[in-house]
This record gives sequence, C-alpha cells and structure tokens, in this order.
Amino acid sequence: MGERHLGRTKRIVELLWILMVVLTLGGCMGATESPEDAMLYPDEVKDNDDYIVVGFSQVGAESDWRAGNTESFRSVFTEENGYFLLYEDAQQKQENQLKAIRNFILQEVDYIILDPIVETGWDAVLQEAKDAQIPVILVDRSVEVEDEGLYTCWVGSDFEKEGRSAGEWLIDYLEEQGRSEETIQIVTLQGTPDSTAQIGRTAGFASVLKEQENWKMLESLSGDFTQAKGQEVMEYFLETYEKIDVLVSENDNMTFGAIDAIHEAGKTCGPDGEIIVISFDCVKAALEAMMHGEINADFECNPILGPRVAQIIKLLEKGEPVEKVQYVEERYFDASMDLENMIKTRVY
Ligand code: GYE
Repeated sequence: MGERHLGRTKRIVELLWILMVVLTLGGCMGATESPEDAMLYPDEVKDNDDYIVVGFSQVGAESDWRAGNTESFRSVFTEENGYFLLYEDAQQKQENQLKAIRNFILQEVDYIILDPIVETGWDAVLQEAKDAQIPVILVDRSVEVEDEGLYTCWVGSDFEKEGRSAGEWLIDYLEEQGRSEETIQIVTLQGTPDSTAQIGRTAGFASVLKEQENWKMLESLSGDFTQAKGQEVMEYFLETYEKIDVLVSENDNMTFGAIDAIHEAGKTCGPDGEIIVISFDCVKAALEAMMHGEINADFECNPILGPRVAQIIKLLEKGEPVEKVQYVEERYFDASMDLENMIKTRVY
C-alpha cells in the first residue's frame, strides 16, 4: 500500500473517530433531558410558598376537544388563583411526555398532572415521581400500571359507556326507521390506538354490536383523532366498500374530515343522507354540523376538567383523602333536539 493511500486511510479513521465522539456526545446530551431547553419556573416562584407549582403534560393539540381541555386548565391554574403552571404539549408523542415529567421532577414541582396519550409504558417514570414524593393526578386518559399506588387519582369520562350508548342509540334509530331487519354495514374511525378513549369507545360499541346479528363491521382503522387522518381513512373506506350504512367516528375532528371525504365522493350523510354518522365529543362545531344535517348523533365527552383537578389539589393540600376514580357527567345529542339554543350556552 502506498504512503498516500496510508495517509488517506489514517485521515478517514480520524474522521470516523470525530464523528463517533460527536454522535455520542449529542446522544448523551439528548438523554440527560437537561431542563435548559424545557420550561422552567422562576426563582421568585420557587422560593415563594404562596404558589402551588403544577406541571401539566398535555397530549397535544389534535382536536377541538383538546383545545377546550387545555383552556380549562390554563384558566384555572393561574397566578391569580395561587398557582404556577408549567405547561408542556407533547405533540401526540409519549416520549415527549416522559421527558416533560422527568423535567417536572427535576424542578421539584408540587403536583404533576398527566393526560397520558396511551395506557402503557408509564411504570418507570411514575415510580420516579413517587420516589420524589410528587403526587400525580391523571386526567382524561388513564394508564395501565402494575401498581395503582403510582398515581393519586384519575378524573375523566366513562368512555366505555359512551361507546355503549352510541350502539344503543343506533338500535333505537334503526327501529324508528323501520330498518331493524336490514343488514347494516358499519365502518369505524378509531382514535389513537391504546389510548383510553379509543379502547373504551371501541369496547362499548362492540358490546352492543356482538348482540346484533344483522350488523356487520366492515373495517375499523385509526384516524389518530385528527381531521386530516379521518378524511384520509374515510376516503379509503369509500373506495373500498360500495355500501356503507353507518360511520362510527371516535371523535368529532375525524368526523369533520370524514364528512369532507363523503361529499368529495359524491355521497351524502346525516338524517337525510345515505350514511348514518355517529360521533363523539360534542364540540360546538359538531353540534353546528348536526344542525346542518351532517351528523345524526354525538356522544358528549366533557373536557372541562381543570376546576375538578383544582378541587382535588385543595383537598390534598389539606391532607384529606381523594377518590381514586372520578367520572365527569355527560350526555348525548341528536338531530331531533333543539340544538340552536344549546349551542348558545356551549363553552367548548
Ligand atoms: O375525544 C379527542 C381527543 O382523550 C377524550 O382525545 C380524549 C379524546 C377526544 O383528541 O377529540
């Protein structure tokens, strides 16, 4: 091998070393989850016992429901009310939530509020919060952990009941329409897989479906709770299945996307259309769509959880016990109701 060749090989080896060092350092920096690039709370708050510091790890900003939910926390956990809120939007990624929680622990917050995107994968980080003696309050979605003592309590909706109510509503509606004996072909737009809302709504509807011999579930696919994916998946359903009688869409934003797809395919939906549309959440825009005849029934999911969590924190501050599982109240709406008046007072 010539000298020039040897020199080049040496340079390549040197470069590879430098690259390895850079990559290793970069990797380490990412893994230390330094609080520098995350939200910090100021020293005057840290040294001031008048404030209760709350770290809130939110799922994302994927839907109108989520926007209402975030606003509910932001409006309650204010400095005026004696709180300092560290808010972290995880952009629908569990890894971001794990990072946020570890940052809250590093900063020694007083309470952690977690809306877990999926149910699994929380044992280690919740153990870390417990070891640091920081109570964790779960909101909206829940977790599946070995030891339920890893969190203080959970506040949210009975998703399974929502799904069951949707199925029961469909039985009654088909009966009213004189279609009880007909073969009914159904497609489902599911929410984020493994999220409590998806698991519960799917299971609740399935429990009714399995008793109905003439109902046929053609396919269930995830639209990740977003409008764009809802539209995309509905386009696929419409291309694949010639006759769809019912769309069950596990949130309103996917429903909005699906309605666009239905119109683009030259089809109709709602009480006077070809496809019966059942949705969940009951956000204002969905009630409006119902008024315009696009949605048949919508099963409410209440996003206003902030005040309830503030009450829980007040009890915990006084050293009082709190209930482990706390459901919020909700109802359903359908196109036969006086929606115009209801919309006026709706805050989400
Ligand atoms: O239905 C959906 C949101 O977890 C209940 O998440 C929540 C769901 C809600 O993206 O719109």
